[in-house]
Amino acid sequence: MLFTFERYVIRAGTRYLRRCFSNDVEVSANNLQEFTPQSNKNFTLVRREDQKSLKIAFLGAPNVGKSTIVNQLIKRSICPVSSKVHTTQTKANGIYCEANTQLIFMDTPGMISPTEFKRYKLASSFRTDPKTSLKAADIIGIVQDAENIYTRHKIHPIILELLTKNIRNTIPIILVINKVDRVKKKEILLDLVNTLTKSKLSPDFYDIFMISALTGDGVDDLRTYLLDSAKPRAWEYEEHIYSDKTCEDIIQQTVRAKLMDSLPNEIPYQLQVKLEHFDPGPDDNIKALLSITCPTPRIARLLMRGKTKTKKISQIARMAEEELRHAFRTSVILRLHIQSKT
Ligand SMILES: Nc1nc2c(ncn2[C@@H]2O[C@H](COP(=O)(O)OP(=O)(O)OP(=O)(O)O)[C@@H](O)[C@H]2O)c(=O)[nH]1
Ligand SMILES: [Mg+2]
Repeated sequence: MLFTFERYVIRAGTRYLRRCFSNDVEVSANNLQEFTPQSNKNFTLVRREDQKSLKIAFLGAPNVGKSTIVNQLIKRSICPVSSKVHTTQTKANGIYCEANTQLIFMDTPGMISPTEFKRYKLASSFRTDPKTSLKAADIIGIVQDAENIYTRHKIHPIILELLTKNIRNTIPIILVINKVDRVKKKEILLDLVNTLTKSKLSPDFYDIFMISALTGDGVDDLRTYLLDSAKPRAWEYEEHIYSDKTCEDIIQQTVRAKLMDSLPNEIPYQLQVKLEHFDPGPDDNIKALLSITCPTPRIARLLMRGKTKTKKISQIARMAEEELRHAFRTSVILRLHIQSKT
């Protein structure tokens, strides 16, 4: 069923304003989940015939918050997040199970034009993965950054091209307006919804959500909506699985994201991060050694600057450990070894 513009503006607006004035404490992205080692968790067995599932692909321009949204929805930080563009390089599934329903969230690299693809020499996954995810999805979430005054009023042309070529209105599309915490005047958001939904270029949106993936505002509403939209179907993943990536890959990508957050300009894009050793340990604690190869000794020195505990690289390791604790819900100890190519 399609909602008319007025109906979903009212729905999205009321939902959002209700939250603005409620005193409910929202789950913060920075709050650590309870320490629950995976192996100790008891799972209830859901009969195959009672199972429901839904696959959701999130598409959007670089840096709009797609990965932060997936992490909040599954309540684990498995997708790399940073303040720089092109943090996500390949698609990743985040899996969330509640009662008899399994939600599979597909995080994708940010949309790029063919010119950007060539100019920044990006991996082919930047072009192929959004398309693959879109084709596998039951529902598509187009993510817009409410803070970005240059891009917020129109859907990225490459997304529109992908949708026209690949799905032709056969898959429901929802609009997710993210970073609403960065917009002080709430009327701006309603104007934004108006513009996006009335534009002839925009697809027909089934529903609209205004959220802040950073503070968690609106995320529960979105998750509940998706749980309610699930189809009777056998689960794709076993209940204890929450990512299609390996632990090693999650560790490597998280360290890379922290380097991106901590180093200026283009520097982090020139570093090579490699997992050298991974030890899950007998008590479920994770220990890992990673090497970071810098293109020049000057960049290696930049990372080593400071005294033992205040060294940039030590701070990066601590930040990555905290994020990974939230991903694996167990203690993680990282050692980062810096080396220079020349
Ligand atoms: N203020 C605010 N910042 C947010 C919100 N959601 C994400 N961010 C920040 O936006 C930046 C980009 O977030 P990501 O989740 O990495 O964005 P992305 O769309 O996955 O980016 P790419 O993978 O590079 O395409 C990070 O610094 C996040 O902390 C939000 O709701 N509010
Ligand atoms: Mg991302």
